[in-house]
Amino acid sequence: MMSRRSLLKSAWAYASVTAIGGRAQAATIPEAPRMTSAATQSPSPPGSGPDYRPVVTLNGWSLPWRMNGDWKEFHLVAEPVLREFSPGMKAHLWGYNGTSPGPTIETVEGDKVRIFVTNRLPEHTAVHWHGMILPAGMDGVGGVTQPHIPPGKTFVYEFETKESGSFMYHPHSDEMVQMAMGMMGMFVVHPRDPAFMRVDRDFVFMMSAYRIDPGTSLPQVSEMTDFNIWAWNSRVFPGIDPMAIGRGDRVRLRMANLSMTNHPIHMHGHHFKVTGTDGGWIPEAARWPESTSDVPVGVIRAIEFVAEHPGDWPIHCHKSHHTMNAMGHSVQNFIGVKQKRELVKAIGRLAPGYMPMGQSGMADMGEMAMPGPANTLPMMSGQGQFGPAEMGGMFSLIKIREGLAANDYRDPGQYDYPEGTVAHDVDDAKASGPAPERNHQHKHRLP
Ligand SMILES: [Cu+2]
Repeated sequence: MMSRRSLLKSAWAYASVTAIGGRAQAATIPEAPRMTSAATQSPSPPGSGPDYRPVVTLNGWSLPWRMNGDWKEFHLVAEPVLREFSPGMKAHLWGYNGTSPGPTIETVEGDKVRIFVTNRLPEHTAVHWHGMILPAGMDGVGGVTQPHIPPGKTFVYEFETKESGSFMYHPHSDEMVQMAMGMMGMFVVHPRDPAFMRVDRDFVFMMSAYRIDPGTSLPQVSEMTDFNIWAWNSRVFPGIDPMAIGRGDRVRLRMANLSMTNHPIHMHGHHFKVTGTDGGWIPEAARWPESTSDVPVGVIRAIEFVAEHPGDWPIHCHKSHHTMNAMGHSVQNFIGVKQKRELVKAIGRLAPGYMPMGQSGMADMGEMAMPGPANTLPMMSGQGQFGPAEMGGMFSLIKIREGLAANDYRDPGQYDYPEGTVAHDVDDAKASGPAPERNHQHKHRLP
């Protein structure tokens, strides 16, 4: 295991962090670190106070804090951000401290926290601490529990993080617009007893959806159902980093959903148990095994498993339209229909971008690198070691490897399959294995 000191060194080496806020302000308000990279950052171990296992925010980061007496102080800045969903597509979103979603806030059960919120948006905002038990006046509901934070102003929230668990933060001012623009973040409260619910790796991500028409870079904020970007931490496959895990590690994934529909998240290769929600930890006797956990809207599901089986295992939303990018909803089903090449070309001249589904399905599209409109992504892409992955949207890989160092979260590369363990063509010269035995004793007779 890596020492706390070496963890400290790596975690604070934010390559692209810059500070905002003048020097005069710094005495009273902590600096607001800013991130512009969409790469998964090393976990931030506690520099002082009680020990905990920091979380890893998929394609994101955790917000540094400072101690002021016995208060833990954070500074969030609500502002417009430029976010790359995957190489080839960027969008103008709203977020916090340079990213959408905003940085993960990590505290410890019993911590007194003071969170400064500066509004650099063109309209007012407020921050609601979703799932947190706190005084009513700190609940962050603009107009109801506090005045909205006007543009240019800084408000402060003070409360005790009483219970450990998985929470979120998001605006409660012009909520529909601000969340559709990408404003949200995770809030993790670690147990005071580091042995309680201890895991070796703890990943967090938030699910959001956007309607960004091909060739444009702003979400349609009034959209309610017809989204075309299904994102984890405002990234889509193949832009979502894989999760590197050592064999034998106990792993937790905290999955939050602030999109407009539910996401049944399915993981290959292992069974897991739901151990927590945004309402707290689930008693052990009440947990049951799953291979898919539905994450409803406005909810967090924390799942846990022991990584026993090495391999590259997919984890994805099981709504197959959600593992697609910039999906064209008007794609016609041409399975079994012979299409004349000349006709397709002719329609293409009249309607640029016209691409009918193939007569045997849509798999062709994973391979075709058709020049499309600017700033959009192919519906399905990503390359595996055996061919195109034909995926997009809410899809990633759990990469379980033997002997991975405790704090190593780098992509370990492609899985090296042991000889003879890959499904193969029966005519392949390398085909081997015993011939299937025929069972003559239990022949079923038709009545
Ligand atoms: Cu989904």
